[in-house]
Amino acid sequence: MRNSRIPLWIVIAVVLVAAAAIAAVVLVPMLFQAPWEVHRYSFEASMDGWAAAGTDLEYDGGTLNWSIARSEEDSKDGVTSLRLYLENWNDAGKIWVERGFEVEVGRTYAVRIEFAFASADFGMANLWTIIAGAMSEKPETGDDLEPTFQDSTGNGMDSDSGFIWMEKSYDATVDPRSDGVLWVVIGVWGTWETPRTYFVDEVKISVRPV
Ligand SMILES: [Ca+2]
Repeated sequence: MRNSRIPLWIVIAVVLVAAAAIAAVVLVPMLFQAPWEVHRYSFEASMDGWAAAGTDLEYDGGTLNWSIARSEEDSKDGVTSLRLYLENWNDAGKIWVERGFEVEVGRTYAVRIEFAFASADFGMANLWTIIAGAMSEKPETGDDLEPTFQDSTGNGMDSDSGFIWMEKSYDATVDPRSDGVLWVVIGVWGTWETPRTYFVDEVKISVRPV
């Protein structure tokens, strides 16, 4: 009777080749891929190094009323969040928090910006625009912020349902300048003439060289 069993050496050879292929496809890229450096902020005790900033706030010879400060009015993690408030009568105001992250000069960085965002904006009309991104220089003007304009502030409801927390996530790629600092911004662009309040909490910033 003919022996149809596969010789052991062939089995071993196939297993070794498969293992080598898996190592090449899975492990080798991992060796060359730097891990994410993760930073988390919940604003429970302080601003955690984030600073409030604004631009395009001129109105009627003065400055629009606005603020970004820690608040216990609403929160996603713990009891404190950042409360963003802007009376956007000029239909152009932009307010945000910014924070610098030190990186190595001469490398390109992937930055992932994740945070919880609470908005009471419902429906599809008259929404504002979320600001979120990373850049090589601290932004000063609306033009500087242009790459960070994201989706709208709508909370997905058809009618007034109060503040609803949403999970937001955005990616950016940054070539740091010679000072080795990349800047992350989170905020809102007033794209409708009215006062609005939003909350930001549970911020997670992940950075790695690509
Ligand atoms: Ca918090």
